[in-house]
Amino acid sequence: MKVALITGVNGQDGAYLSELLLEKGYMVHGIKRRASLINTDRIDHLYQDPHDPNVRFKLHYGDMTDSTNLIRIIQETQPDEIYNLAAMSHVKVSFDTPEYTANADGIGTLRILEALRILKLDKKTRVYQASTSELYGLVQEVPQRETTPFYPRSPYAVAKLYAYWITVNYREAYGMFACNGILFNHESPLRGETFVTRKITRGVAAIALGLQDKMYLGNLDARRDWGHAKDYVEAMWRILQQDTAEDYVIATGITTPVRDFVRMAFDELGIELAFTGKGEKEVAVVTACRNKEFVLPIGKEVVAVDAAYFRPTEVELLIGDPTKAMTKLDWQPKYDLPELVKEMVAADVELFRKESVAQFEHLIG
Ligand code: NDP
Ligand code: GDR
Repeated sequence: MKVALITGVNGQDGAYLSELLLEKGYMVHGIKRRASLINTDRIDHLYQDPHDPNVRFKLHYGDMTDSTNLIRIIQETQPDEIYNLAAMSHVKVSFDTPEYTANADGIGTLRILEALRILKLDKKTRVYQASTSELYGLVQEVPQRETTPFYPRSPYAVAKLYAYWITVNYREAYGMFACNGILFNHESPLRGETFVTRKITRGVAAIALGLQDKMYLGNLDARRDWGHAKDYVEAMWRILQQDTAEDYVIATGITTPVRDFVRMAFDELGIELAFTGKGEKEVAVVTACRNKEFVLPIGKEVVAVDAAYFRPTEVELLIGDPTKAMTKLDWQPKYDLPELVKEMVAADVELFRKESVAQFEHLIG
């Protein structure tokens, strides 16, 4: 039985990857940091009684900023594969917590790689590093591919740049099977509530159900190459099953402005919008409601821009070229953006029918 260790196991990708590896018959160990409230919702359905001798899913307390703890867990679990997904993953928040972000996202990756050398597992254990399209930052070339120069635009991206290169360096210096997946944005109903897609689908659901008046967003012009997290964790696994360790771009090859994502999400519930105004003055108002279940007054303002969500330096355009992954990994995304939006909006409508909206929802993210 293959053994995998996943850092960030209770995050969006950790949850989908755990599911995938359990289906494939792996023993899965997950590292999760201590929180004052239980935050394992995304993986609760995978829980197995640790007293069961055949248990295949185990959680360990750990933190990317604690080397001793990482060394101990890796020694105990002796993994064949490590998926390093843990990170302070919010780009805007990284401007507020730059030092911590560098420590967890940058040096954290070094801690994993060094732990493997210290434990003499560097020839046994394969490492997947969660690299990101944020590395491309200020546009140098489109579409962005494995050879496109990096130009990071946030403390998050700079930390991830260190993680990218230290992974390449350990591969070249010590012959480790260590790979970067340069993943473009991927979303799902499990996406954190403060990333723009989920913030939008939650906002649409709450507004349509009469639980929220309007939503406030930042830069509506930014364009992203959005895929489904389920497809992207499959690529992570494939990257570690190859004969040689290499880095891969994982993307759909299609880019969409944030504004169009908003339009598509409202349209799912039959609510049509018109955008007027520019920059900080831009708003979206309702022009038609096709679905009798979700009726809002025509002319109602449902989206407004709040400059608080602008970033000091922005990544305006991401569009990936997944040719290498498609050719070498035989990887293809199964979901397209309309299916993703449909699934996310439906899940949030369902969720809000079950619980009431938090008062300060629109102030976060
Ligand atoms: P999430 O934010 O959903 O999950 C991040 C996970 O990391 C959470 O489990 C979080 O725990 C954990 N974590 C954060 N800091 C620490 C720490 N110091 N020690 C231990 N665990 C920590 O991210 P995603 O699942 O979306 O992304 C997974 C990885 O892929 C991240 O590294 C992200 O930067 C990267 N990435 C994501 C992309 C995307 O579009 N989703 C695209 C490209 C890269 P907690 O719940 O306690 O906060
Ligand atoms: P990103 O994702 O920064 O690309 O990082 P996010 O969803 O936060 O932003 C995407 C774009 O939308 C714009 N935007 C807003 N963003 C947020 N969060 N909230 C808003 O209200 C809002 N309004 C407009 C942003 O300015 C941006 O241009 C994600 C994370 O998962 C990273 O960890 C990962 O590495 C990259 O994707 C690839």
